[in-house]
Amino acid sequence: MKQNTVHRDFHKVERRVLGAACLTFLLCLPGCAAKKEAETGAAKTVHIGVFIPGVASGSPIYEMLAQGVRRAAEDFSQEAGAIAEVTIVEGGYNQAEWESKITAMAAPGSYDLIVSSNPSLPAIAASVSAQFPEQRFLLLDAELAGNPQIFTMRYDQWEQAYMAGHIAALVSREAEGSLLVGLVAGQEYPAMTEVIAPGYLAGAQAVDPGFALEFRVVGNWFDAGKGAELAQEMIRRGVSVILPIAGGANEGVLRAAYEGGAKIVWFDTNGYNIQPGTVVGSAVLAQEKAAYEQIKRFLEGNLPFGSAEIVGTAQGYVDFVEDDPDYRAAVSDAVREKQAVLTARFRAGEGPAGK
Ligand code: RBF
Repeated sequence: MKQNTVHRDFHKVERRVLGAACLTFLLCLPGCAAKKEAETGAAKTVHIGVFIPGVASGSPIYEMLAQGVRRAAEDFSQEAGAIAEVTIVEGGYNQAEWESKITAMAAPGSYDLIVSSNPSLPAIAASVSAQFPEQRFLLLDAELAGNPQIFTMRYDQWEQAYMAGHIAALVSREAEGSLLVGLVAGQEYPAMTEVIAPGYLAGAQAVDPGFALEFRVVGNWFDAGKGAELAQEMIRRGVSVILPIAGGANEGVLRAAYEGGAKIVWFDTNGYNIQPGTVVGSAVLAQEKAAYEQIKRFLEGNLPFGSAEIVGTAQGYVDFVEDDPDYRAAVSDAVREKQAVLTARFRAGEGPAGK
C-alpha cells in the first residue's frame, strides 16, 4: 500500500511546494490568508483543502481521494509553474462535528476549493455554501445538482455491487454453500440500502434466483471486533462469502472469514493481496483517478460547478479486477470465465444479460 501521509491535526498543512517557490513558501505559513499574498508574487498559489469524512487509514476510498488530489497538485505545480497547496483535514468519526469542521475550513476564505467524498457531504456543503457564497466544493461519491458552488461526481455503485454479488454467488455455489451471500456495512445510508445492497443481491440472483442477502450493520466505521462478531454469526448461519463495506471494521470481517474458512469480496480497491486465497473478488472504484482528473479540471478553470456527473464501468470508473495472480490462484477457471462474461458486458456498457 502507498505511504499514508494523511495528517491528523486539524488545519495542519501538507506542503506541495515545487520549483522556484521558496518565496511563496515563506509567505504561506499555516493559517495565514496565503492566497492574496501569493498572488502578489510570481507564482499563483491555489489552496485546496481535503476534508476526510472519517479517518483515511483503513478506508481506501479516502486514501485514494487524498492521493489523487496530491498527485494533481504536484503535476499542476510542475506544468504550470504555479503552486497548488494541499491541506488534508481528517474529520474523525463523530459525524455530528463534520459540519462545524467544514465551516471552520470555509470561514477564513483560505481554500480555493474544499474537496471531500461521501454521500452525506452534499447536504453539509449546501449548508456551508449558503453561509460562504465564495466557497467552492468538489464532492466525489456524492450527488447534488443545481448548487453553483458545488460539483459532484457519483459512481454507479449498483454496477460495482452487482459484480461483487455475482462473484460471491459463483464462489458460494461452487463451494456448495448455502444460498446466502453476506454484506457487512458500517452504517445504513441511502446509497447502501437503495443501491449497493440491492445491486449486490441482484448480482447474486443472476447466478441463482434463490440467493438471499444476509445484511448486518456495524454501527460505525472502525469497530473491527464488532465486524468480526457479525461475520462469525453469518458464517455460523451458512454464509460462505461476505462483502465488507465498513472502513476500519473490514479488518475484523476479513479475520473472521479467514479463521472460519469463508471468503471475502473486497470493495473499492484491489484487495486480493490483503489475504490471498480468502479474497475472491475485488469490485473497484477509480477514485484516485477521478480525484486527479477533477482537480486538474478545477485548476484549469473547467470544473462545471452546479452539475452532477455519474460515471460507471463503461466510463472506466467502476470495474472488477481480473488480471491479478491472487485472483487466478483463489478462484477456479470455470468461475472466472463466468465472471469475465459479466465484467465484459458492463465494460461495454451493455449491463447484465437480460436487462
Ligand atoms: N466508507 C468507508 O470506507 N469508510 C468510512 O469511514 C465511511 N464513512 C461513511 C460515512 C457516511 C455518513 C456515509 C454515508 C458513508 C460512509 N462510507 C465510508 C461509505 C462510502 O461512502 C462508500 O459507500 C463505500 O466506501 C463504498 O464505496
